[in-house]
Amino acid sequence: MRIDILTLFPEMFESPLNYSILKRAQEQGIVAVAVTNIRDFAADRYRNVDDTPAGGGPGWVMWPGPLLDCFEHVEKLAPPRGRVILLTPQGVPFNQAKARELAAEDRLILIAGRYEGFDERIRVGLNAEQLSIGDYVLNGGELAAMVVVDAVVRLLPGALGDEASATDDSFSVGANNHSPLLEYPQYTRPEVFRGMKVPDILLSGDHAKIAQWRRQQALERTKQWRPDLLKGEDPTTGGA
Ligand code: 6GU
Repeated sequence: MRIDILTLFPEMFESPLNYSILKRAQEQGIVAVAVTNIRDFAADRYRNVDDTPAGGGPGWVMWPGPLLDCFEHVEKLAPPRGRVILLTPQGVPFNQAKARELAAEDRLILIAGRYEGFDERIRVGLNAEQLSIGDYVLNGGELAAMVVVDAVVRLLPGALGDEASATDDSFSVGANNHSPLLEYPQYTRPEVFRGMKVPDILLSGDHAKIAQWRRQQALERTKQWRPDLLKGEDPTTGGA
């Protein structure tokens, strides 16, 4: 997979892309991530990329020109263009199902906006999808783009050392397509820590019983902490 990210703040991506799983996935050729600075496509000598909103109001809106020039440059680097996604709080909620859907693509182009937003002609001109990572407002789409990259890359074959761990995690849908549940509790050594013991069943060696216990635990925690998941509601839309 190739992921392009268009942003005014390319440096923000350096740290998240250079640790742990994202770093290893790039080193192993599972994913290539390229970050391009929209400001490099500014047309004037002050390298401006934004302006005050037409009609008045606070903040800054990104001009369509530099962004579309930047996009057209990036698009040609590795055709076909794949999925084009604007990160914006107006977008459809990003979730595990969307992450799985994007992980099946060969190429993603993620566009991180800053300030009050994008000139509407950017969205229309690109015929772009829009994604939001939740109902709160961030200062820009950069952190949201990183969230999407992280969630997608860990689903790519070979990205995690142990293939099983991606499918057992909270929110993933099991082989029988049961609804997503929170993950069961995990323990490791020592057997007793500050008076708290690892449940006997996990030390029993009875794998069928362990699997049954874990399913039960996952269900109970989901009931207690995220009942909306069992009702098929999406909490990111307030259950609407
Ligand atoms: Cl994608 N962008 C911004 N600016 N804020 C957000 C968001 C995106 N998702 C949730 N809040």
